[in-house]
Amino acid sequence: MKRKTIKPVLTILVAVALVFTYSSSSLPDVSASSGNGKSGKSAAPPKKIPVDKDGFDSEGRMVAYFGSPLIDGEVDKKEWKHAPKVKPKYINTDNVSATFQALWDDDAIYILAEVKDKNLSVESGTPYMQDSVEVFLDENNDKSQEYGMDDLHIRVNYENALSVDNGNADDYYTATKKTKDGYIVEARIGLKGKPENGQVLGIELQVNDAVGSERVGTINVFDSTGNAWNDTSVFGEIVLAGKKKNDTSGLNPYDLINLVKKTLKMDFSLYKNSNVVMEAIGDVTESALINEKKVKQEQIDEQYDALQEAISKLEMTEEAANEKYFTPLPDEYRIESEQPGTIETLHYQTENLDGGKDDKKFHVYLPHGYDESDSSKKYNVLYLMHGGGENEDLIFGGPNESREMKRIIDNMIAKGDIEPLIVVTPSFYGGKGDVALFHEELVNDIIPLAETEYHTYAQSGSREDIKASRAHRAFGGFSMGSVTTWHTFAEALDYVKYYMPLSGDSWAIEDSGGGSKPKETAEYLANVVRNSEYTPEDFYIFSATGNQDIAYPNLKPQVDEMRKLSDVFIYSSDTNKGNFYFIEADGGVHSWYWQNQFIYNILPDLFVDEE
Ligand code: FER
Repeated sequence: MKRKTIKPVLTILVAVALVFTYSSSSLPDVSASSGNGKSGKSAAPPKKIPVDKDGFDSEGRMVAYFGSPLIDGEVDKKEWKHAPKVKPKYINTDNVSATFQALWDDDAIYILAEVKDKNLSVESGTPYMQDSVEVFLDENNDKSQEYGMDDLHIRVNYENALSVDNGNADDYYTATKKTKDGYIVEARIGLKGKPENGQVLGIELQVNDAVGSERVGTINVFDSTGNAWNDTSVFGEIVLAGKKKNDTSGLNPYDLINLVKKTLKMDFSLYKNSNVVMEAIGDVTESALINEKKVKQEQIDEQYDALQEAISKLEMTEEAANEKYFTPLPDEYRIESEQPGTIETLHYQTENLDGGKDDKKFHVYLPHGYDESDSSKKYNVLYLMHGGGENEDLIFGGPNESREMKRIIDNMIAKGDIEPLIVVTPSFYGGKGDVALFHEELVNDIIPLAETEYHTYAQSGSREDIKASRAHRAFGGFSMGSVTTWHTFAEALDYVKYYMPLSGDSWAIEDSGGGSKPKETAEYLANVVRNSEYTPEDFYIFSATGNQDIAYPNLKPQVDEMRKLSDVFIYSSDTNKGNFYFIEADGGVHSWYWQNQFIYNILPDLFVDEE
């Protein structure tokens, strides 16, 4: 990529002599034993909160005082000396120890982790199996089990590679440094709300100890269950204190740095006019911003806005527009809709491999306004499969639950993004218990039951009627549910027109064959179509994964090979031009947080031909 030398906005601005001290907060000195924190006339004197030898207050919470440390991988003594150091309660590893500290300002909470570990490794492709530090935050401290909008879970390895399990990567800035006996992590976490003295947030902090490519242990500050990744109610708490009347936050160059970094990672060959963005960046660099102390926040913010504006003016080339890009799920889709659908449960029996039958169930999402007595209104049906180790309850819970996937679909329908549809969540466990055979149960038992119970396009549960209504049926799933989706494509093309395989490859040739035998796998899938009565207009495959997902190395090569077989798989983001696309989300990992967003991206393309 060529970089023009253009007079940068920021250097011009900083040339103006400005006197700016990095952090203007004055902190209570918690290391001193004298003083009671009284500061004369102030109505709410900053409190010094006593902590025990492990750094916790009388209620077992961490304590954070007001201050804005520089996030540069150096322990800035001036700021951090005021932050009580906590010793984690749960240490499930040998020869590794860690301490954590926290500070806060008007926009962010800051974490410092000092890890002693002489044996460091980032060998594993799975981020949590690398030597790394994790931060979990429940900003509104509602201890909701499921992660909500205010909750985040991030991880940074000792080489400063960030992975985001829940939350928005743009809000985090981290720096790490190897020390003689371990490493340190400094993290700035931009908050959604405006924090204040006395506020209590839910928090958990974790160290992953890796040896080679395995995680051999963990250290946790509060959580003994290991479930923090899945349940915010196991977090501990942190209390914010120490902001005095005239305290102000230090400089925040981090949002601009993140935006510049993200912009520089963009593929400029995709745009006709990328020069507008390069001009807006000028020669702003991370180290210049971090070390610059004489710039005003407004100037940084101005440049941030100018860069955003330039990015919004980018125009894609025709070729680039043909790719499908990831759109993060807007927060407004995560909240409870005013037009909620309902969840019902149906029970059935299905053949097992012992010649008997198993009792099973699936859940059914019915959209708001679904009227049992109105058989004139018919609905498309999406069958949505869970991943390995999960079950039919995972996606929707059950009747009266409102998990994130349900709220997303409710909101998409209410906002008119998609037509109302029915969503069925079965399980591949039980019955024949084989993802390669699940299509039999689907066609023999599940579709006939679901689609005669509700108003769908299937006239009856017969094979002929299921086939006749295939254009009103989609099948998707995550991980092993994605493997199931590819099998369904290969075996049940007669009955399903739309496929949504998420973060899992086709095991048609062999387990993980999309990764080990991508060419053969793609050929196999193409031959399914070539040997059928169907043409490329008769089906769609919308696939997605994150580039940090464990399935990425399996799915990506398969997709690349499929793209070459353009007599069958016609790649395009435009459903009028092609029948196949693949979304690759930067930073995405193997979790439902990401799959829900993929589903948000793909749902508007399901049933496109039928509207
Ligand atoms: C993949 C498909 C499925 C994959 C993993 C899975 C690593 C499932 C794993 C599990 O459920 O344990 O491509 O890649």
